[in-house]
Amino acid sequence: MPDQPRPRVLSGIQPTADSFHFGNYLGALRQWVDLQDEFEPFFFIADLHALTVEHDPKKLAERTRVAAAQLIAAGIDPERSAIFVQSHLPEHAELAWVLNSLTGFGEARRMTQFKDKSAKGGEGAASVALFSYPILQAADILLYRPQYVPVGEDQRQHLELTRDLAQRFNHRYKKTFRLPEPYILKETAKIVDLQDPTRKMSKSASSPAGIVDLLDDPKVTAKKIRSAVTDSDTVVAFDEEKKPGVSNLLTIYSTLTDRTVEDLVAAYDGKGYGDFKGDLADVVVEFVTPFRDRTHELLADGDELDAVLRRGAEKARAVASRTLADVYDRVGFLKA
Ligand code: ATP
Ligand code: LTN
Repeated sequence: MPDQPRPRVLSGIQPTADSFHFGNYLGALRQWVDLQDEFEPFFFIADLHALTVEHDPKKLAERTRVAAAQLIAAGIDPERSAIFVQSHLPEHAELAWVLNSLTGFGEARRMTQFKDKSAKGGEGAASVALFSYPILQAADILLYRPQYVPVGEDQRQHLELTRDLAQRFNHRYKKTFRLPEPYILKETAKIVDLQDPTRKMSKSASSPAGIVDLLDDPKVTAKKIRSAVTDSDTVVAFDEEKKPGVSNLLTIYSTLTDRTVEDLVAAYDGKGYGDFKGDLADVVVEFVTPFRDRTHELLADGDELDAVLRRGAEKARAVASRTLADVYDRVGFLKA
């Protein structure tokens, strides 16, 4: 019997910083790695999305490479997964244009990420690209007709918009898109800032002390964990409402060691936060040290990394170009 084609998974990550952080890893990348076994995976670096806020053109290419190296170091296997760069496939921007025509202005305006990201400088200063960011994201997804999109909680609203647009297109023209499902793990859906546990850990919004970068010097990382904000209590317990700082650390500890939160709470019964944070700092250092070494090793062979991205783009193009051809046909364009 020939193998059944596996359903697809797809996700993207922006090259907006010099390193990914623990929110990215636990909220998204870990799931990408696990899903490779059962699904046909497409993972990409969202460099078009990186233009929606101010960016440094001198850094973008290198950050894109570093992002690809980190995906591989995290366990994405280029033999099994297509790893590619969004701007290498014009189909993403092309489908986004068609989807722009299906999106209501008010509908786009309701996206909370736009509200958050434009709040600082005011709406007038935000780019139109930032406004249409979720529509490009919908195009990224729908081109590949995936079953699941593994992301953190902050992306849920964008996934809902994606499903709405897919349904609208299917209804208005002809059934073309599969409705993708978000794949969001409750436990790690939102890793919070170490210094301000009311906010998510974020590349663009966190202070250096609040964010644990995977490529930081492990000594710096250990220090950040030991100085994480907890509370005036001394009991290690899980309560996201009353003890968001400690609960966040418990989540990180539990996912990195595969020990349950209950087990950890029992193990630290009667011990203070000092012991708990010290041990977690050791666990984190043990995780980031080989990750960082492997990333640097991969970056040392730039040609091989570029070849991985070229092969990934070829695999992606085979799927994306067919979907786009269907779309162009269905909206009524004259064939080229
Ligand atoms: P930015 O702050 O520039 O918007 P980001 O840190 O949110 O960036 P992205 O590239 O936008 O990073 O996100 C990549 C993936 O990581 C997404 O799936 C996102 O949901 C997930 N993610 C980001 N931050 C967190 C977090 N604090 N907790 C859980 N998942 C997260
Ligand atoms: N907006 C996402 C990055 C992203 C993405 C995608 C995620 C761009 N396109 C398609 C999943 C599917 C973010 O993580 N901030």
